Amino acid sequence: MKTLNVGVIGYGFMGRAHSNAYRTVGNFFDIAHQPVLKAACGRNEENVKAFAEKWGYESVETDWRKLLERDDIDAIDICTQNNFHCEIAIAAAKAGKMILCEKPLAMNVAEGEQMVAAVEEAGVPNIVWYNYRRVPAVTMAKQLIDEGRLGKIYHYRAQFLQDWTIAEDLPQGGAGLWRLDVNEAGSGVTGDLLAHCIDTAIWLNGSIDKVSAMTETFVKERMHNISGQVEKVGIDDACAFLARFANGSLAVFESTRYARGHKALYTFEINGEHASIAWDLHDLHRLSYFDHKDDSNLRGWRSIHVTDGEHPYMDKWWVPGLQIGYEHSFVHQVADFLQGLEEGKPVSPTFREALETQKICEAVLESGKSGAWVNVEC
Ligand code: SOE
Repeated sequence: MKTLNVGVIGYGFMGRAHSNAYRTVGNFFDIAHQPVLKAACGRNEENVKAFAEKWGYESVETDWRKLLERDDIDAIDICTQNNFHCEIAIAAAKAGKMILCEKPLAMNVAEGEQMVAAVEEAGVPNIVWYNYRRVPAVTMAKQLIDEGRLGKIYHYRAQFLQDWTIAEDLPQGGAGLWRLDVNEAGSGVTGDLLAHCIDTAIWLNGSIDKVSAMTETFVKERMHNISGQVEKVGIDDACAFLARFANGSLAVFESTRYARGHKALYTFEINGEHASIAWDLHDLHRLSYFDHKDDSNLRGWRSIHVTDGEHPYMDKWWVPGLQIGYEHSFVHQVADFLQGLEEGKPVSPTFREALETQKICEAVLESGKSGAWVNVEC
């Protein structure tokens, strides 16, 4: 066995999702490289110790710079608020560490470009956690498109809807609520949720040339948990945009945290010349597929239960018909990253690939401000 000694920075929701993936991968995927949970790092000693104990990390650090100095750490996993990604990633690359970075890559394109330069100069393996690509039904959508089953693609439609920030007295900033603070998150739904939709979209359907967006901040001021003051809200609470793909297809994207009744409803639908595909995170193991080549009397949307051994990743899990869930997308990402180490190949989405998503997010935010169409410079 070849070990990959991991040091994770941050112990919130993503710290847990990634730790679970590191712990699980070896039980299901037969790969020579296997992760070892070497160190957990966080600013609050008591909390990080409790986290390390729960998830089985061998040691703790309260200063990420100390973690980077350690010779027994091969890979750094950045699960912090977005405003720390750039500084940590650049320092980690300089220290020769591999990097697995939570999404979005950075606060903005300028930071993202520095991060890409740092990892490429250091030659360290790098990946960004856009996990939804590795839900088997989504990976299967990619296979069907690459096989040419849809033919020419005309339309791409995606939504990511939530409702958890409607209350006006919900504060911004700090643990759990940093996603509402523009100084910690960089943006609102665009970087947090649409970034997922964009990553999937450009993976499935190629690059986006231009966008036209509208954004809104419904609650203009919120109490800030750290300053204790009521402060202006700088994030986009909702964003909808039109896009043109380089292949000529038209797209509509929408995201909001004000869609009462929806908790994490990520959906997409793709309409091609011969077939269409649709997927829904709330029913994540199913892929809806319509094929115009079917006999006309039998034509209709099929709901494929993506749990068969021949479906992506599914031969590693249970028996056909038994489904897996959200957390498995992270396990698959770790498995692919480890396989990439075996083969000495980069694994998508690399920092450079995630920079394309960042550029689209930035163009969307710019268009939301100006009201004009904005070209995406890739
Ligand atoms: C926000 O609520 C959030 O947790 C995102 O940060 C994740 O990336 C998304 O997958 C689910 O929603």
